Amino acid sequence: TKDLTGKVCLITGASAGIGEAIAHRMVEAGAKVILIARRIAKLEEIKATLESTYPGAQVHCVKFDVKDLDQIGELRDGLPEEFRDIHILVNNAGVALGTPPAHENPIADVETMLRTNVSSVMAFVSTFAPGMVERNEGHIVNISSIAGHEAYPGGSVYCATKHAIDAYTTSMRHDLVGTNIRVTAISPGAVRTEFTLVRFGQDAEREDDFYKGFTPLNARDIADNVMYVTTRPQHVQVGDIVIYATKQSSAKSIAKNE
Ligand code: 8X3
Repeated sequence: TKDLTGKVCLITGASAGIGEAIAHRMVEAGAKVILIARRIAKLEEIKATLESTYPGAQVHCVKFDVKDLDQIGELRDGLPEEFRDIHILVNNAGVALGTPPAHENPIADVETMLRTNVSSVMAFVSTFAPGMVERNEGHIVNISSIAGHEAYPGGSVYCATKHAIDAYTTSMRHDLVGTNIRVTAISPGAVRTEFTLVRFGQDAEREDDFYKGFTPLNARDIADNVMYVTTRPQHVQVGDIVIYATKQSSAKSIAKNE
């Protein structure tokens, strides 16, 4: 299944969870990967693992905070020649901070979530999609959330950011319709990664409790979706995938009966 041999795939939020799982699958499929995250040590570990698991793997790591919107151009210009023509852009970095009611959201957290989940995705597209348009090839995959399809209590800002991504993705698909560039949003429900630990302020007990009584999705399940959409024949554009855990029917409806 070396369907993506030689294609360059850029993944944000690649140091753990869904981004890391996507990196594995992409390299397995023959893609060259650019891994982006703040935690460079984690990226280097992942690179070493990829290189020992898949002989010939081509992996380029960049320590970068996706919130640094005005430095994304520099990031692009600094890429080694063989990683320059991005074919698949996976906007995966995302964050939820806390579950306060809307009227109690700390403004700094509002800013962090909007910047990470929304502005940064738009800035990465503005930076890398023009090259795709020029080459008339490419695929933009936005990792959204079921929070982009429903709004739930305690999720005001996060749900707003993912609704924004949903609208942005749809508009972008309209704007690129005359090209060969495909645009996909993938909206996972309950996936167990570092995400919820971060959301709950590193409260491990609360995190553990959240995932008790049902089998959540894991990062590889979402990577599967990314591989599915990126390996369809060129005339097939998957618009949206919404994926839940089997015992989940909405963000707030999880049957804890296992
Ligand atoms: C995370 C999924 O259900 O917590 O994107 O919004 S949920």
